Amino acid sequence: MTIKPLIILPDPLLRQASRPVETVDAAVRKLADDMLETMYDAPGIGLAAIQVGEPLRMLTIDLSGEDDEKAPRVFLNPEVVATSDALSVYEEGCLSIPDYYAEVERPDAITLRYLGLDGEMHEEAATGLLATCLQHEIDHLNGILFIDHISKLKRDMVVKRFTKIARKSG
Ligand code: GNR
Ligand code: NI
Repeated sequence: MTIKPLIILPDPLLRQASRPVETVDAAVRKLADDMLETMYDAPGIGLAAIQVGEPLRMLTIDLSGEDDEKAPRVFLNPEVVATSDALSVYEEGCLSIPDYYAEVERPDAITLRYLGLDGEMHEEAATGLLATCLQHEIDHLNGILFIDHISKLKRDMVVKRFTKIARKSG
């Protein structure tokens, strides 16, 4: 397994829509392993493939606590097929926008359809933090960032700050 470098705002890759995974082959399984290792190392609770520079519709999640056993999950070509009317607000962060946090409102519950590493289609209901994290990751697959859900004033400020940092570090 390999820890891959994270793509950071304002890298235009983060605005690119990712393409579907066609077959669950060795390359896809290797990328899933590398994404999990990168996510644990960061540490983060979720990661989309584009965040390590691979424009594939693929994401990893592990919501287990520090003292729990690891619970790695891999979702290929995930699609939200239903959302609740009820909304919930979470303070979100993103490994591609380090050290910036803001409250985002999203549907509290979703129904998800996805391809598993087992090569089978699955359908799953998710609520709470899992639903929030899945929606955050699926946004990444479409080139959307959590700062797109906050005010333009705040978003412009964050992008400006990260653009300045990127210029300095060349
Ligand atoms: O590690 C992460 N934490 C987090 C917290 C609240 C809502 C979403 C997330 S996902 C984020 C990792 C990340 O950037 N995934 O794309
Ligand atoms: Ni993110």
